[in-house]
Amino acid sequence: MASPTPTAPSNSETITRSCPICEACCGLELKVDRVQKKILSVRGDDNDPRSKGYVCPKATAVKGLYEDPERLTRPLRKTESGWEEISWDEAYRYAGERLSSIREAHGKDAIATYIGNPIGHSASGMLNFPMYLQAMDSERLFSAGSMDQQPKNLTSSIMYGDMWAISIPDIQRTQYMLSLGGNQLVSQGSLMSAPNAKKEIQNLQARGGRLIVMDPRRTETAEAADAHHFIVPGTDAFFLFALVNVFFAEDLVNLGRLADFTDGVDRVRELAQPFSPETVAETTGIPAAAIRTIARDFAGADRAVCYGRIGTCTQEFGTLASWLVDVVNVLTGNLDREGGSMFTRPATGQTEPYLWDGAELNYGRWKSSVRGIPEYEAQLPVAVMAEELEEASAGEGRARALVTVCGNPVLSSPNGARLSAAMEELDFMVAVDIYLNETTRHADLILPTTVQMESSNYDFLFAGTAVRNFARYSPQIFDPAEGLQDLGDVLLELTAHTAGTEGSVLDTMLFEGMLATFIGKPGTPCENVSIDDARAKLGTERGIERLLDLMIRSGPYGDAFDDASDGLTLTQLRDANAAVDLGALEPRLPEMIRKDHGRLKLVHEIFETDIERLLASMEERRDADRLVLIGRRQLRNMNTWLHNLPNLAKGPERCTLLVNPRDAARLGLSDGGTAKISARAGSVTAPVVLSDEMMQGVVSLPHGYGHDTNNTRISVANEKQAGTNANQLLDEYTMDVPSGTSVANGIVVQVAPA
Ligand SMILES: Nc1nc2c(c(=O)[nH]1)N[C@H]1C(S)=C(S)[C@@H](COP(=O)(O)OP(=O)(O)OC[C@H]3O[C@@H](n4cnc5c(=O)[nH]c(N)nc54)[C@H](O)[C@@H]3O)O[C@H]1N2
Ligand SMILES: Nc1nc2c(c(=O)[nH]1)N[C@H]1C(S)=C(S)[C@@H](COP(=O)(O)OP(=O)(O)OC[C@H]3O[C@@H](n4cnc5c(=O)[nH]c(N)nc54)[C@H](O)[C@@H]3O)O[C@H]1N2
Ligand code: SF4
Ligand SMILES: [Mo]
Repeated sequence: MASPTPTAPSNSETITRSCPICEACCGLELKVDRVQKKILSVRGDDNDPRSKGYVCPKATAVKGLYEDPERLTRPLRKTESGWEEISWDEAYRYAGERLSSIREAHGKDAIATYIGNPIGHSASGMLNFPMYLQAMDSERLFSAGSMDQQPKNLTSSIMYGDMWAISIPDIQRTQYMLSLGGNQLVSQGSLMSAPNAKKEIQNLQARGGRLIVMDPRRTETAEAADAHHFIVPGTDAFFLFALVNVFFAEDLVNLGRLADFTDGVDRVRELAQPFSPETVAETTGIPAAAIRTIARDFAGADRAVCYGRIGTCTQEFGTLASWLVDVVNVLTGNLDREGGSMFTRPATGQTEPYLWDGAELNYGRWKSSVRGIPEYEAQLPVAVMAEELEEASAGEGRARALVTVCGNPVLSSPNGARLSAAMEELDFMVAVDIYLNETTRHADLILPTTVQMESSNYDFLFAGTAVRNFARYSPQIFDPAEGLQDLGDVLLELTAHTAGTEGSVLDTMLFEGMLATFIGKPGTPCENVSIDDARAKLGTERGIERLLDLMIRSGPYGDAFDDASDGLTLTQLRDANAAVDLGALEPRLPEMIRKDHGRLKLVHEIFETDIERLLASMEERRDADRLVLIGRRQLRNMNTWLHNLPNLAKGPERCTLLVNPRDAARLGLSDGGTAKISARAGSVTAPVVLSDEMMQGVVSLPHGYGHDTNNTRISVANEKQAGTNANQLLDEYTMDVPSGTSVANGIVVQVAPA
């Protein structure tokens, strides 16, 4: 979005970098004045090969955040008389002393950690966080993942031996896209990073392809699609099983080249037996004939892809639905083929076989102390976070300290009120965050970090979820305020002060550890390179640059430290000043399967066991007056944290309850009135908007609001878009059982005029 350009002062410079707000990673063109430290304008970079000038309204957040007078730039310590700014030395010493003494007195698991979404947008955060984790070695790690993609991680761990081996819809080459529970026109696509999703959909249609959307709301994306079917929330697994059932019944199964290395097809046929289209029609709300048509069209298409996102993850059967999305792709030969669902190949090498480190499923090695929920990839679900901190539930073995990193779980996870109260019981809490908000107000110490214009960055995570391979380095634009460091450095310092060492020592350890992983190992691109040689070529400057250079040069497109090679180096990426296109996605199976000697096993006991739960749930859905709640993302929001920027917070109240007019008539609700929404966990009120875009029996309230608490420093959010916390309705006991992911979509609610 262009913002007005004032008459350019003489020191105005044009800089390009990647937008750090969402997965699309659009290219930005910024006019900046480094002398005055001002961002003069933000617009889309026409020369970016990925986004080609496109940006959404949130692009202006890079300017808004940098300029926000309420953004924190110095450590804040809570005192009897309120918040006090302290020096960085004092802050790290204080954090280190408190954390190490709690650890000494109560053991390593007494320190819990929560990591939120923005860490995924920070290369330094992503690269340094493992060091923090290793040093803390606590069994209490929580993340926003268990409100997000965890079911997909779990199915990928089980099927491919790698939680991040998530296949991505090849939207640029498919002819038939079946999209469940995603709203790309608003979210810009998730686990399918594609700047300008609208254009991608138009291109698909222009080449004669079709988009079919399954969603309980006729979303912006559903409007743009070729067909939209309302689906009862939480029933995607029934629908997908019915597709599988038809594939077998009508002899539409054709695995193509996947047949050579896939096991379990016959067992899938048996498992799908109970789910004929006729059997699931009432449960899903989709007529049997429509299900059959979709199955035939999907199997008959030249290149088809089935894709599921938030609506298929944060629901009662997230794991089964996520698994069945892959099963549908496999049975029709569309997994890992052009125009189907494909695996990216990031330049930093994280999906290369040489990183294989055993492919055991990390599941249930320990359990949460109160409810006995199994860990998965060393994480416990956010649904158990409050109880793990409370004396009343976890007793003497409870966590006594909490570290939050870029997260606002009081608003983003279930039952924030309970979590808030539990945080007050802690002996010590430190928040690594740029705002004093609903979560960080409970901390004893807040450690702010640079915002992204103040540090260099690399699209590390989302280069691994893109619809076309790319690599991008973004330069630092402004020197940060005195003492302010990037997220990775803050994590290293915090770790060092807790472990009694120095940040630079940890940085060296990290670098040396990575050298040993990437260099000189048989069967890798750098098997003949010596560690000393690589080290010398990478230089001595600490920070993300030498780590990235190491990964890129030893990665799949790299120069392997060969001076005569024209392979990729960080220098090339720096010089490019835009995203570097690394080509369309290419087949990667079976080489990428890290387990079972490269065999793709379609079935697993974790899936089979949950099918019993699925079948049992059919009964309880029969109530005709059943009303369920789903969420809603909006263009100018990013979860809980962009509401303090005037440009994005302006306009009418957005935290509204969408209700189908027929339900409204039955419930006595009127447009513009106020509704009280109640669930087992709690109740909230919200203004009502009537709309036939809602499926009957389903109401929608967006998450990320509830900025009405005291003692925060987000006055614009308080004033302009306070809204209500939808997650107060979410029950910390209702989960997708295998993955522990909270159910945010399909919660039974009662709604009445307030
Ligand atoms: N009901 C419902 N709940 C949901 C969802 C839903 O669909 N429905 N979606 C879920 C999903 S997908 C997600 S990812 C989670 C997100 O859950 P969280 O990650 O807990 O929430 P965010 O709003 O992303 O929190 C971002 C926090 O990071 C801080 N921050 C932002 N930028 C920076 C930075 O550069 N440095 C530092 N140090 N801090 C920064 C912000 O101030 C804020 O406190 O919410 C989940 N909650
Ligand atoms: N503008 C904006 N963009 C964002 C974000 C944001 O907050 N704002 N958040 C970012 C983050 S962290 C994420 S994870 C992504 C999420 O990206 P998406 O998943 O594409 O975004 P959502 O809008 O949550 O889409 C979920 C859809 O699922 C539907 N749904 C609900 N329940 C069900 C169900 O049971 N079955 C089916 N089939 N559909 C259901 C909802 O109506 C909704 O349309 O977006 C990212 N992009
Ligand atoms: S779509 Fe995402 S990456 Fe692109 S401009 Fe908007 S917020 Fe930034
Ligand atoms: Mo997310």
